[in-house]
Amino acid sequence: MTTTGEERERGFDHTEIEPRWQRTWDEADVFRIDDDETDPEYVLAMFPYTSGSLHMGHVRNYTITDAYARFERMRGESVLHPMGWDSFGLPAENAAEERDTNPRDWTMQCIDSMRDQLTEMGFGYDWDRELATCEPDYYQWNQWLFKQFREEGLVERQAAELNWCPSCETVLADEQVEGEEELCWRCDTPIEAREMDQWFFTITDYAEELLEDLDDLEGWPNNVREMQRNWIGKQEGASVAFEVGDYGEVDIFTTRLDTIHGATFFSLAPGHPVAQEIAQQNDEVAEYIETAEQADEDELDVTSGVFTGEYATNPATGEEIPVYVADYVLTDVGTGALYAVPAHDERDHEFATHHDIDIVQVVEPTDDADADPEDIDVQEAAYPEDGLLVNSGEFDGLASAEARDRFVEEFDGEHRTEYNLRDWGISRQRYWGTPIPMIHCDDCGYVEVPDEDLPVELPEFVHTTGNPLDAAEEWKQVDCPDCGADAVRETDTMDTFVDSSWYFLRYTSPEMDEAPFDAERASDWMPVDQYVGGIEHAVMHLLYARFFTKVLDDLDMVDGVREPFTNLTNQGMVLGEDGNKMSKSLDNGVSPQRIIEEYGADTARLFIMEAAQPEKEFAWSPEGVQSAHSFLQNVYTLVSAYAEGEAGTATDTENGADIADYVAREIDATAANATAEFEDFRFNHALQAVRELVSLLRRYQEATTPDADTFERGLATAAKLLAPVAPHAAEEMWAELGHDDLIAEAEWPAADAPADYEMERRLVENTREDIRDIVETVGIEDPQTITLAIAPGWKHRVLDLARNADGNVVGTVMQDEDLREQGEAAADFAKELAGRAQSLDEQLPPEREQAALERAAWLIEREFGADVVVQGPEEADPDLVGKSGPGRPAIDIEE
Ligand code: ANZ
Ligand code: ZN
Repeated sequence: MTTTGEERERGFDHTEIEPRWQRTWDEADVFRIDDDETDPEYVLAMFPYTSGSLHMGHVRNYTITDAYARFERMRGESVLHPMGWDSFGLPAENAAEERDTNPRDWTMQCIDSMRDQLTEMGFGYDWDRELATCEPDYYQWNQWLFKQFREEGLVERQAAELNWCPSCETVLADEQVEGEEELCWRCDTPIEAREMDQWFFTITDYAEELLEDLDDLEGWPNNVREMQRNWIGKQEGASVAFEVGDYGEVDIFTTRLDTIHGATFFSLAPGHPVAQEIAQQNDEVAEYIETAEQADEDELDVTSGVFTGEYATNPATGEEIPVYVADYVLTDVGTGALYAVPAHDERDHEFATHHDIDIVQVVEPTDDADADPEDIDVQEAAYPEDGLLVNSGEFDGLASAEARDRFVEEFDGEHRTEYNLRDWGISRQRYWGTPIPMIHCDDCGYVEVPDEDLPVELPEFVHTTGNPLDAAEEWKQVDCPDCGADAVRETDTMDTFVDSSWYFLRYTSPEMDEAPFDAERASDWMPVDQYVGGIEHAVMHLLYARFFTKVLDDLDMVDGVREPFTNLTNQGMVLGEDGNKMSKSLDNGVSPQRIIEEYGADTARLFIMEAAQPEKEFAWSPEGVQSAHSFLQNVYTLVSAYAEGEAGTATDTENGADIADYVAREIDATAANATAEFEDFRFNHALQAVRELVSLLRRYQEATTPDADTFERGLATAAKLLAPVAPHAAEEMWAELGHDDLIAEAEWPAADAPADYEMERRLVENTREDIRDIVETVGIEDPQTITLAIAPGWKHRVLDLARNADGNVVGTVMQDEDLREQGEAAADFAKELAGRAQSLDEQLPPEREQAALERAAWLIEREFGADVVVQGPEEADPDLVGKSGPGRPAIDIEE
């Protein structure tokens, strides 16, 4: 559906106003922030990979940060809201191959077109701070930082078995391998294992701190913190030495030292040095190790293993147990060796059953455990829970946890902590990334590229099946910086997660050419106050960025900032109309471009923000889009009619002052409420409040000639509250109201809710509800007069006493002399209150109650088409007053 001609005449034309305001903001430098600001509010969206076009996920992500940034700016904060480009990566190379161009030109085109799209959405960035990671003035600092890390001892060269994607021809980090089938995250090809020498950042040096500091990240979602905890995977256990044949002592790692008496075999990883030694004497073992090394990790068979002919001595029992080499023992986990307890470990159980090895139970459930000891048959299945020790000699009856502690000393072990976290392999055999600034010389080994030769710029791109840097002969051949002999450049480039691990620091000083960033400014401006992005970055990007920040602080570059992001929000997915994830194959995607053209950026932004709170997913809905669109047109129409002096068709009414009072209080309450919701990132609630305010203003105009100041303040407040989300339409309204400054720079409405507003609102709502009930139950067709009688002061006094009576309501009330004067009525009312199951809410005092109902009387009159009379306890009919209570006026309806 498009706007009809008629609508356009009354409303505004988004194709005209949106570009116009975008130009105006730009010319007025609204979003620029000076370098000398102190500690601005730092609002950041995860920068986009330069694919060439924005999808709805981007639009949602950037609408959230833009709305929040605009909100904070209007509240008088200086705000840093930058944007840049995550512009290195494999797809650019693939695109260049397909299109007969090169990654640089392709990427630059993508950036230009994405920048245009962001501008068309009305997102306000400080474009002076724009950065692109593929530019040498950015990536030279990746190289410089690599060298700094290396000096700190955080760079290692390790031979490692790596995940190789045969289709992308690249090494993937473990995190880039998806699912049980172990597919490449980019192209879904099954990965293969390959052994290669790689550069690593030793992030494991920071494992404990990365884990511990998660506890303090209270502004992060719990699920993200939990995912990081699991990824770091701390295991507290012990190591104990077993004597293995003639090969000396072999350390094992276990988390279940309590089960040591139940060890019936011993297993070595194929890569364990002792396994390799045994292989030299034992052909069968040698053969097994060779096939194990070639086997695909995804085909891991728990039963695969070979008996070595050797025996290990269990230090707890003195028993000799057979030694196997088994594939399920991983070389780089723990010590690469373990004692196996088939009775209490599932993998060990499977292995033992297959190889016909004894299974001995050494733990049974405690009395209060779910399982009954009688029901446990460890020959059938492992019992992996903690419990009480059995078959463990003098230690029988000991609890597992106690045993674990005691056995460390008993069997000469050591407490040992292991982490699942592995060092971060950053080498990629690709062209479109940061060249690793190393040179290999036959005599000197690896030598760093000297600082004065940085950046190592990428050579011209060449089309080849392998790594284009390998083919760049001229670029590759250099003199060794140490000895001058012929040497070769490192042809691996860095994982692009290096780029995104510190870009948020570069925004503070993007022009800096003596260092990656201005240390003083970064120290002042960091950490990022609000970081918003997709949950797919919950582990890698966020963990690496945290790691970098800690290292940079240790390098004295970010004075005491050890965590980069104070608050984190992961926006939910935008689903297609059919409720499925938007995808090409389902053809259920909605292009932001089309929505902007048809309805305008404001409509898209408003719809997205109204649809759900940021963390929740929601489905695209044409009705929702339509509703957002007509709402904006309607508010604008209301504003422009007012501006042209056409406000309302109604005539004056005598209670005009009461109505104006009511509306004024609602305006203040709306501003207060919406402000609190904006602060909490509950934009949908804030926008609901604005819709209610607008609808109230419309009813106001229909009921009477509105008080000009109040009405205009209402319109201005609505426009301001909309400005963060629908900024162009809001500017247009602001201009219509006669302002010549920008609403983007205007002051946010004062956010003080009127005193006791909540109590008043509840009183009015309950009263209207009660009237509706009566009209319905009695079947009143045409009510003429509705009389509301306020409860007398003494009933309020009873309520107050009852609220503080601690149980004995009637007694407390009857001790009060004034109330005793009311005789039985007071006792009865006290009994009534005492009998109420729900807690007794505080209510407004009688005069305030009366004033509130008088202010709201016009709404009741409009709803029921009747006159409304509000009476104090003295003027009203005593019978009617008798039925009243605090917060519940008595109601009489005349037909
Ligand atoms: C004896 C034992 C008995 C274990 C028992 C478990 C249960 P989880 O359990 O995931 O926290 N392990 C040690 N080194 C290993 C390696 N290199 N490759 C594979 N597995 C290894 O991991 C800790 C357990 O994993 C350790 O505790 C060890 O088996 C095994 F009833 O030791 B346990
Ligand atoms: Zn050399």
